[in-house]
Amino acid sequence: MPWKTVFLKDRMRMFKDHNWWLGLTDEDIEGAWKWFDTDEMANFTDFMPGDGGDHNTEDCAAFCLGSYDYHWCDAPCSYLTAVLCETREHEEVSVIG
Ligand SMILES: [Ca+2]
Ligand SMILES: [Ca+2]
Repeated sequence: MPWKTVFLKDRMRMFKDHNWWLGLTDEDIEGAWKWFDTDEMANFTDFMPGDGGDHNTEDCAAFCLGSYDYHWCDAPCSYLTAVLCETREHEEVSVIG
């Protein structure tokens, strides 16, 4: 599992009362998960068994709480829940003086 996922799960466990959208969708092809912003296919998935498959009404992926322990679930995109965002890395800043 990528280090970012391990890191994020640890942080989400500290805020136990939210599911978190992570920016993946399979609305074009069922079960083919790609990123909203780049249209690139996900290079790994972390769905719980029974999620992430052929569910026409569940086209968005989230880190899910409770028994999922922040494994991913697929859910209707209309669900209102917290959103997890990634920023670009900051450029190195030189120290002057
Ligand atoms: Ca789906
Ligand atoms: Ca589901």
